[in-house]
Amino acid sequence: MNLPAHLNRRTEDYQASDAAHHIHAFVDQKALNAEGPRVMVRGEGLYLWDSEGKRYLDGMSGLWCTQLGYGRKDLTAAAATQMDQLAYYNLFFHTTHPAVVELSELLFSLLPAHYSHVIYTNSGSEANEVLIRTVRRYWQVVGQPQKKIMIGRWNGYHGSTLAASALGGMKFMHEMGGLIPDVAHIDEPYWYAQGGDLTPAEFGRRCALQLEEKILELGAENVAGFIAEPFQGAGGMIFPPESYWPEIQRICRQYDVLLCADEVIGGFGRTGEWFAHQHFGFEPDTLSIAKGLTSGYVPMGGLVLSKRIADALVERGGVFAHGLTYSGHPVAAAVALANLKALRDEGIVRQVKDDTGPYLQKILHEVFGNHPMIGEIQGTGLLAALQFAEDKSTRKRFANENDLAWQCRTFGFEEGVIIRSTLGRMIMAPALVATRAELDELVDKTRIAVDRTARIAGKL
Ligand code: PXG
Repeated sequence: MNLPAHLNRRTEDYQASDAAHHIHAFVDQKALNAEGPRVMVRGEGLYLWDSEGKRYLDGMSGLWCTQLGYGRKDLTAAAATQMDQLAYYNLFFHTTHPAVVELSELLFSLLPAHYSHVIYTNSGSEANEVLIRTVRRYWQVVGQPQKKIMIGRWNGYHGSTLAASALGGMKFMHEMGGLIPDVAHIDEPYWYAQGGDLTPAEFGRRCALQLEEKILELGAENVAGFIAEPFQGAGGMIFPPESYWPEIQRICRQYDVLLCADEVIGGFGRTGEWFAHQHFGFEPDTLSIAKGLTSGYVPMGGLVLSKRIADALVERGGVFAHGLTYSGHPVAAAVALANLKALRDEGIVRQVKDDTGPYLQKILHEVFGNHPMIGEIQGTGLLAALQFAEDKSTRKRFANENDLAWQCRTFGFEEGVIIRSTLGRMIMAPALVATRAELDELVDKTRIAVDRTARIAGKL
């Protein structure tokens, strides 16, 4: 492969330097150093190449973010042009700039009409940090400063910074570095694992009613907002039962608790709608966005606010004591603008909704509907999870489901496909530009990985 000289070192060289300098995400560093990380050197469309020249079909859009796939020249051109024109300026000092203004015009043309304002960040974690302060500020401004508590969900994921991980419900993250005050959690709506004898509809309602109970326990006058992913991403690509979101929305409205949707994974076409809350049919007050906003080409996130919140902050709020050096960064904004234009003008989101999304769901059901290893297939658009089950009739999960899923993911890498494992679920979320042929390849290779896993589990 023809690579620039600085990418032409031996794999072992990169691994040795990597081991010397990096603390990687969510991994035992010592074990990783012994194994040596894979070195990715190139991407084009849905494909990645490692330093050994092996090609992978990326079934995870990087980390759920490369909506347009790799190697888009319009995005690189947008970045280069903007760097030449105005590489950096900011939204401090009573200043704005064209790239960020144009991005926001386009963003709000894609959003439902009741959203009006955005605070840009560099990441999803930051968006959720900003969320806490903004929501609390909103309640101060409207004369209810005691409304401070945020309610999240166990096994939710909202980022890795201190407050974002506190909003999330990953206990092992809370144990590393602590929680913050005024955050509470309710259970996740994971029917397959936790639904017992209840129907999905009953279970969905029961999970939603936990929010009401928690609000009453804490006092509605103290609760600022409820944050949740429309579907859980990092927690296992878990869809709530259909009864869940309408009930959550009713409760939030009844007790005047802001409904905060974390759209970091669900946003920008993943479900076939522009935003996942539209797929699930509810109306949040805030949206946390990142990832697909720029197709991951440069870091950018944001917190989108409804008119109700923005009007209060603008008309009655006075000084908003918050600002990030890179908020609305011109290069990120230019890339995001080019990215959103492509998603809209090339009909990519529509194609996910009308063609490739239904196609992926159809072939998954054809291939895995009767598979001895798979108890449930969840998904919509270009998003799916396969639930491993030891006994499909009773929804009994494997005691070692985590190991099996990890094994399946490793088989996937061997077969040249990247899928993600979480406990007993295999997840896929390919780039939104995936063709039917690429989806066929994704499912074929996943089938091989699942079959190999099923043999280990004694199911084939
Ligand atoms: N909210 C949600 C819903 C996310 O999925 C974040 C916030 C944080 O975004 P940043 O940009 O700060 O990472 C995320 C991130 C996984 C995985 O393995 C998921 C994420 C990140 C890394 C891995 O599923 N989501």
